[in-house]
This record gives sequence, structure tokens and C-alpha cells, in this order.
Amino acid sequence: MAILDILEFPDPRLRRIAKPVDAVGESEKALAESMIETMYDARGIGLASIQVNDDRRVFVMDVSDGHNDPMVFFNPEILERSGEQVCEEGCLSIPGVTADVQRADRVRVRALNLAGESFELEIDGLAAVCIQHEIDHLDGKVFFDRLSPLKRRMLQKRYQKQRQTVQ
Ligand code: K1U
Ligand code: ZN
Repeated sequence: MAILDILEFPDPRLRRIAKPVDAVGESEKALAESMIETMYDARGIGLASIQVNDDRRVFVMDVSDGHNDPMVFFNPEILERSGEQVCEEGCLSIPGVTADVQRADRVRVRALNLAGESFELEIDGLAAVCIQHEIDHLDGKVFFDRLSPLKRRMLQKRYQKQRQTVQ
């Protein structure tokens, strides 16, 4: 296991589209385990492969209270979405900025776990938001893309300004 570097917006590699894995082998397991370690190290609740410069289609998530119950989703697919919610989102690839984003309130998702077994999960609230945020990363999208053009311009300006003062 290793702590991986997290790409930061506007790195063009965040725009790559992840490719489905044929099978969950030893190297895919090692990637997912390093992603879990990296997510905990960065104090996130989710992390997608594209954020750590790997284009295998996988994300990890831990929305448990104790932050000790990680889940792994290889080849995730959203089967159903329902309702609407607006949630304040952060992104480990866009440090220092959060925004209210509108997404489905409830999703049914199918994926392969760390053992390569297929599972389905129906979930709402923050976990549903996180799943949609992570699948966006696997499709080359970030939360800025979900905002109105005005809000996006404003937040991107703020983010760039903040990066200039940090670097
Ligand atoms: O994919 C990522 O960049 C991780 C991201 C996931 C996420 C958080 C909040 C809503 C949707 C998706 C994070 O973990 S950001 C850090 C964080 O824990 C957080 C930040 C703001 C609000 C809630 C949580
Ligand atoms: Zn993110």
C-alpha cells in the first residue's frame, strides 16, 4: 500500500475517462487499497482512480461515522436515480473550495467489490452524493461542471486566486 499523489484542477489528466476493468486481480486490489489509504490520509470521504492518475474504473468511499468502513466500487453503474438534493460538496482535487451542487437524492448502484463479486446498493443522502461525485470523476468531470456558468466562473476565479497565493 502507498499514499498516492492527488491531481489538482485544472490538471488535464482529470478529464480522462476511466476504462472498465476486465477482472479484479492483485494489481487492482493493490490500487484500491492504496486509494483507501490515500483517502484517509487526505481526510476525504471518497476518491476516484482518475484523481490519482490511474484510468482503471474504480472509486473508494467511506461515509461511516467512525471512518472505518471503506467500500470499493469497480466498474460502478448507476441503475436508478430518484429525487433531488442540494449538498455542499468539496473535492480533494479542488482544495479550499466548496459549492452547493444539485444531484439525485437516491441512487441504486451496481459494482464489483474488492473480491471481484457483483453487488447492488440502494442509498440516499451523503453517500448518494459521494457516489455521483466519484462517478463524475471516472467520466472526466468535476463539480464545477455541475454549476451555473456564473457560479462556475466565480468559484474558478476564487480557486485560481487562492492557488496563486499558496504557490
Ligand atoms: O472525490 C473527492 O474529491 C472526495 C470528496 C468527496 C465528496 C465530499 C463531499 C461531497 C461529495 C463528495 C471529499 O471527500 S472532499 C472532503 C470532505 O470530506 C468534505 C468536504 C466538504 C463537505 C463534506 C465533506
Ligand atoms: Zn472530487
